[in-house]
Amino acid sequence: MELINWEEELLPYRQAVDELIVKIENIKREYTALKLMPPMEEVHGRVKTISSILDKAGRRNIPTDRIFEELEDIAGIRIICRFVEDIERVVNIIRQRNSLDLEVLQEEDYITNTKESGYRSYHMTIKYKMITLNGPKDILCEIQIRTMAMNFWASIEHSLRYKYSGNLPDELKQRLRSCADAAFQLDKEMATIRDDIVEAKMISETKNNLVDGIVKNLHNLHYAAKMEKVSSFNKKFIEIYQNGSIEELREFSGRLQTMAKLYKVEYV
Ligand code: 0O2
Repeated sequence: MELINWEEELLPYRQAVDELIVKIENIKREYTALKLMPPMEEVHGRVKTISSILDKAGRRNIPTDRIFEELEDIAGIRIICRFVEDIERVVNIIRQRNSLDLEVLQEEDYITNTKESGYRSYHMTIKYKMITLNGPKDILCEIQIRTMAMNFWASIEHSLRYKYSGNLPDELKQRLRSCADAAFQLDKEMATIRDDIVEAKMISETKNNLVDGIVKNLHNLHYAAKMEKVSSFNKKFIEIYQNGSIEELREFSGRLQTMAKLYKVEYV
């Protein structure tokens, strides 16, 4: 049996994970640029540890020389969403890339078909082409898409599984099932207030953008246009920021922008 050069074999997996994370982050950025709420909240990735690879290969009776062809989750990406309905959006975004920069090989819906343990998540196995110095290499990667509540449950359960080497006592299994039910209820409850949450996030982002623009225009009017009375505008800004509504802030920002335009120092 040939000795596996793990460092060399795993390098393209690490590169694939890094590239996929950047791609998901960029999709998120596109949503933000379009002033839309991205369906994904966070993205993480990891390459399985060597011992975890060997454990899983052992469990599945995969011969050592077939590990890289048969284990589909050596590279893993996890996308965390706020709401259950966002999961489908993310799944569709990934499906749309099928045959473009990746190939979707398999999908497993553990949300509709909750696992015995209580585990809920949507899995997609993809094939991703890495271009390495030795030429192209197809990398299998498992993408797990889940809500924050599902993720919280899964990470706790995963560490307990590890502690008990996979043999959880029945009583603990039962308690984890109840926790999974509670996480499911939490997701359901959050879905009912989704619109309010989305609106709150949009308001806070709008406010941040308005403040950025106002501060830059004040700065330009003061330093570039050497306009007098900028300090009185600044005072007005602080007053509106602290006591006024978002509409007042928007209106003030518009007036300042017009003035900055007049002096040809507007912030764009
Ligand atoms: P790790 O350390 O996260 O990589 P199976 O044959 O059905 O038992 P299989 O073939 O590995 O499992 O496929 P499956 O079910 O799609 O699981 C793949 C990954 O999903 C697992 O990888 C876990 O990350 C996650 N997962 C699946 N079931 C559970 C569960 O009950 N609890 C938790 N916490 N995670 C789960 P690994 O290699 O098992 O673990």
